[in-house]
Amino acid sequence: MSSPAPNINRLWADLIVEELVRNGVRHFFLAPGSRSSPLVAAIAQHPMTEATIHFDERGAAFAALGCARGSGRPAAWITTSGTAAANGLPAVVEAAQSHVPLIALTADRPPELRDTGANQAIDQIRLFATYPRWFVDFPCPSAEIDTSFVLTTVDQAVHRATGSPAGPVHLNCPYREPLAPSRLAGKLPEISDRWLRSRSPYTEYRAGAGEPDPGAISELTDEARRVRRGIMIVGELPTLEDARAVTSLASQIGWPVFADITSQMRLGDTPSNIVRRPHFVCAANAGAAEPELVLRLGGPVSSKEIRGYPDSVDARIVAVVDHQERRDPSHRVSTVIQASTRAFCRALAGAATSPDRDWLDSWTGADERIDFALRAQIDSLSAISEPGVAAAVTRLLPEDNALFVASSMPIRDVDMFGSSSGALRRIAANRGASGIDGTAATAFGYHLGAGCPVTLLIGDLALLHDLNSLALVQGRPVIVVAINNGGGGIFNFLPIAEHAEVFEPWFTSPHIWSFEHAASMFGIHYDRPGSPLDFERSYAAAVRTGRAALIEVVTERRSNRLLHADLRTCALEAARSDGF
Ligand SMILES: Cc1ncc(C[n+]2csc(CCOP(=O)(O)OP(=O)(O)O)c2C)c(N)n1
Ligand SMILES: [Mg+2]
Repeated sequence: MSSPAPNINRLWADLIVEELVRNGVRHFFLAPGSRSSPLVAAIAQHPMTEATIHFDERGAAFAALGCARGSGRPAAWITTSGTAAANGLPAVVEAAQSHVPLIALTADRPPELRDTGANQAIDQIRLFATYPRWFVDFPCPSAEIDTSFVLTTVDQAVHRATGSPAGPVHLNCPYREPLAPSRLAGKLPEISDRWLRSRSPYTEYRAGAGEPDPGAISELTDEARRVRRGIMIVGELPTLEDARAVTSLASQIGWPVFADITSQMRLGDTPSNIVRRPHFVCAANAGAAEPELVLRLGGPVSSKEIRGYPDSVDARIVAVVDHQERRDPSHRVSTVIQASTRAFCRALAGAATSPDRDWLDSWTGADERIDFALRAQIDSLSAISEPGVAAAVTRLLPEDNALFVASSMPIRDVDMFGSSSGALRRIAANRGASGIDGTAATAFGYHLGAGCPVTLLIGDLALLHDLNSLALVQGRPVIVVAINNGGGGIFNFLPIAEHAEVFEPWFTSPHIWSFEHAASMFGIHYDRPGSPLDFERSYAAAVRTGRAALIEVVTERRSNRLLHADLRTCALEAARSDGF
């Protein structure tokens, strides 16, 4: 904390920033503006902050979200007042729905300027509606107010953001003039001696490790011993440690495991009961004996086939969640065990099971046949394709790199066609609200938070949506693989595609733009490979050099739809070729 503060605005800003740092916040994402000057100056002069400046508040907020997602620690987003603050809503929504600790600090006009027609003044009270886990409208800094109030407010904000469920918090910070760090006469208020002498937060929160209810574990242990046909479905997991804990439980329990691509259990060699092609294995299931018990862990599942599988059978569903929210869109769950994923895995470790071997083999056998057939089919493609790129990127992604995938077809393609061998690698996506906005900024933030190079696999519309965030990527080990199919290719897979009279251009937003000039505008290396082999060379070279690159893959929406249909047929035929 820089001292002594020149005025009360700066003193409070210093206290806020120092207390955030003491609570583990390192990364601050800000966009320029005047009203936020006290906070910005405090961040600029704090020795332990890492600041990213971006001209677009929406991108800055998504970058903070990505950073918190990648690091597992809260990240802060600072904005000036007015529409600048309103630009944070999409990232706040995503943070709320995907349980990411995002600290939103919005500078504001003082109360006497609200509702008066004052410039750049809007109603910022509960601006993000019900999404934040906590909202505080700070008073204007004042020497009359105990400075410990500022500290306990920050501590509580971080506690709420990182609690269960984690999520965004919103601190609205009104300031009167002077906004700049001009020195004012007059005595500043005292600060707690205990706090000044220490490096810890003023209030330390000691939360438990999310241990599950012992009664629920002992009942589940009994049930697991009796059940012959159990399955595990694993949704999004936040860290590789969670993925490893679930993988180890899965291999011990021995049931078939259908893990979503964002579970982070799929990009690497896994035990054979973790099926490699769960989307197609579930799609091919017709006729197989029904499971008795479904154990569901983690967050959302992207594949409709995996999501829908438990709904199509008459099994008891037990869900393990680390929060209190209802996550049961089809209203089928009969028991919810609230516990952290790792605590649950520890508690259930050692539980004996008696899986029906033939049943397990029928799943894993089908999985192997699908995997083999899909690999052969994709390898034989002579033209560059969306499934081929998903397979190549997941195969070539180095061990210490992470993959960030955009919503729309990229996440589905990686889920269906991604390859799973080698070391386990990190993968993430914005699937809380599945927006296509802010994806490039989130991937950049993820790179900062995870501290590793990132490959972003993204569609053309999603990239156009967040094109100006390429400014963040410049000079960073972030490789953007842009699948340009000239519009929203996903709509070709939806029933609306059969209605030619309204389909084009209303749903696909067709365009003929290329990203070459955008890459050059932002100083990013650009390539446009024309064949699968060219793509592999281009991608491998970008990984090797470790500098920002944009690799544009041009495909065509209709033939992409047909190729997906062929690959699905190939997978289902392979699954059924042994009477499965
Ligand atoms: C912010 C936002 N706007 C609109 C949508 C609806 N939407 C989902 S996918 C999609 C098209 C995405 O196109 P592109 O990024 O090119 O990927 P492709 O479908 O071609 O794989 C749209 C508009 C959304 N999810 N989020
Ligand atoms: Mg597209």
